[in-house]
Amino acid sequence: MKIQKIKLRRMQLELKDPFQTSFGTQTEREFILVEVYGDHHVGYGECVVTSKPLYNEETVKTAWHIMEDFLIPILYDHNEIHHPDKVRELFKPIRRNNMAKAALEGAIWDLYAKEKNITLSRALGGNKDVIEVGISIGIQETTDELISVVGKYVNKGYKRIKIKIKPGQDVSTLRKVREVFPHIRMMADANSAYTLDDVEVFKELDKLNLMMIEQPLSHDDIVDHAKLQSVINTPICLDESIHSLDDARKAIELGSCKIINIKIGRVGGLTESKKIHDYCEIHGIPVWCGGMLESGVGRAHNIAITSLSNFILPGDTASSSRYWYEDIISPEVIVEKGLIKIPHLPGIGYSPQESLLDKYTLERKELFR
Ligand code: OSB
Ligand code: MG
Repeated sequence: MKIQKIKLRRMQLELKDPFQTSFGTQTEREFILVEVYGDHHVGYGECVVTSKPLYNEETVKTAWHIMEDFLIPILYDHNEIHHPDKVRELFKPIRRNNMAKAALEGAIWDLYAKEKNITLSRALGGNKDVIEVGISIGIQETTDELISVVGKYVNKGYKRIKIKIKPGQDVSTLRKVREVFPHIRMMADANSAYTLDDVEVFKELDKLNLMMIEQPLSHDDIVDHAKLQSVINTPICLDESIHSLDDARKAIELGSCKIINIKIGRVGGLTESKKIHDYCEIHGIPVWCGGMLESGVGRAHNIAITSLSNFILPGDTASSSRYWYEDIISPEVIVEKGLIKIPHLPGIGYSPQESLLDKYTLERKELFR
């Protein structure tokens, strides 16, 4: 592949409903769209950073800076890139900034698949035609509202329901949801809101037959998670703590988790996602694909990686219409009975619509070789 030009767009979409987690509420989704121009095709990637450094340390501004001033010059230093796996290696001297790296790498994967005339799923080694998905529900004002939202998505057929928790809105809230829905596959995501002082909270949650508890403790911890896992039966799933294959290996060796949420952006790209997937598969650790409230472009990448065999558990890739009044791709992502069909077109398999890209772009820049 020879890259001729890269276009960065700072974009913003309005969420249909505010999304509240233990670290804050989002009403708009600001992100960066990356377009990598080859000789005959354009590859698309989404940088899943947020406006504020609350989920991780990156922001829209830092990611733009890292891409423009460091990562893109590295790509332009190389005349040709023969395989997208190479990108991870090229970016290695730049520390962290995984979401910035993943956005460019993802666009190069899409370009590669399009040049080969195969789907991104196939380029990654995926072997499924359809994937199962769940949904992530933010913190609601009242438990009655939460129960009504859960009911809505259960009726739509989502394969599991994830509910965000925070101190004060945890045990009694989930207990009530469990009473109304005794048989659904249900899990909780704390986004790092607790410490080991809260072990009693987790012993109570342990009685609610949850599939897993996601990232209960600090975003940078794997030691305390191992202690917590040793006193509860519910599997712990790590999200924020895992940035690389090495992190995954250490967490598994320590017994810090029994499940891993793979987010392509958080781990720095599809190549690293695949490595974590393969390692977990060999070690009997199921994985699932997390989400960052992506537009259709990021969603398409999530769908492709989820077609790999060890993505055993339903992920957070809900339909476009769950988030947006209109998505920027055609067709939009459709979930039927909790299933998404892997698209057949080459690359990400969904087409970003130029007019919609323009409509939601706040700022753009073209960077030439
Ligand atoms: O922790 O998984 C998370 C959204 C933003 C930041 C972090 C998380 C989430 C979600 C929503 O849970 C996933 C989605 O629907 O895209
Ligand atoms: Mg999470």
